[in-house]
Amino acid sequence: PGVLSGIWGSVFPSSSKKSVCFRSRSDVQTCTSWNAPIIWEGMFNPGHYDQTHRSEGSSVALTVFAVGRYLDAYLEAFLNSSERHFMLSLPVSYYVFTDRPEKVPNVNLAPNRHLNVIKVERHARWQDISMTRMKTISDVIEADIRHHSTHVFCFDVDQVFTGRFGPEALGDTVALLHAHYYHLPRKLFTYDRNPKSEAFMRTGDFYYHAAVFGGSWRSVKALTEACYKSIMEDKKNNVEALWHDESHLNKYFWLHKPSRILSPEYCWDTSIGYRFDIRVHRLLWAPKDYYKLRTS
Ligand code: 2GW
Ligand code: MN
Repeated sequence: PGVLSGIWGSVFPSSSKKSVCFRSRSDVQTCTSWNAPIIWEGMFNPGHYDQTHRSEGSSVALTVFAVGRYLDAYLEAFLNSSERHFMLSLPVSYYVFTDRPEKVPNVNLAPNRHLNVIKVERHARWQDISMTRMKTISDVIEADIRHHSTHVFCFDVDQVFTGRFGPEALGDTVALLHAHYYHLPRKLFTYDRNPKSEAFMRTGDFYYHAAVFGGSWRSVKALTEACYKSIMEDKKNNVEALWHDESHLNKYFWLHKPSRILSPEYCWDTSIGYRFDIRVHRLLWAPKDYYKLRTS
């Protein structure tokens, strides 16, 4: 590829068979050893991705869980911000999972955007709320999402969109670099280190954050099913991975390399402070509102 294609290296359609990586940012890693792009601000032409995905007919399902106090504390801000920044050029279907459907706030949705509210039970242990998300997501993909959306993105609810989170983030399997670990040496990654757990890892590529993952519906179904199976296997053996579903997700992405990786610009924690390589904030960790979380 010549100089010109280098500048817009990542404007190649996401569906192109060959994954092509270029160094349009020299200050950060923009490509993995298995040739998957790592998406940073300045690497891509946003309008190009809007157009290609529109012409390909891409559509996105967003799943988010708001169980117990997390509904009052976070859901409204999450959805309102998503209406301002998430995949504005594509049809979007939200899937909100909650134990109190009647309390889901009324959010004004733009045309071509729809909200589905699905009732789930409230597990007593928070680790179970978090881990059973995998099973619930795979069931809903099978029953509904696969008939309506080409892609699925799964989010924690305790975060707020503050900048474009567009179709440049779409791919077959998409993982996110954890803001607290992307610049640390591998030996500090908090993988599960217990050989009795299915999530056990000696080493890995990156430390991925479970607050955001996605891909084609087929891939997300395979991922969530596999993670859920590992979680259940652990339960049978009376072990729990260090960081619950996140440990299992990291193991899955070690065995099945993601085809596209999002920089921590796609889920930043401002408490880290200024970092030269973070040029935009697209999604921010919400402060844990302990008052609201403790009193229902
Ligand atoms: C979670 C922890 C303690 C008490 C309650 C909850 C809780 C979580 C809850 O009461 N209701 C609820 O809906 N959740 C959902 O699970 C919600 O969508 C939330 O964003 C998600 C994960 O919990 P969260 O955000 O409190 O955990 P983090 O921010 O520490 O998440 C990381 O680690 C988790 C596993 O421990 C998950 O892997 C998560 O995806 C990671 O970002
Ligand atoms: Mn969270």
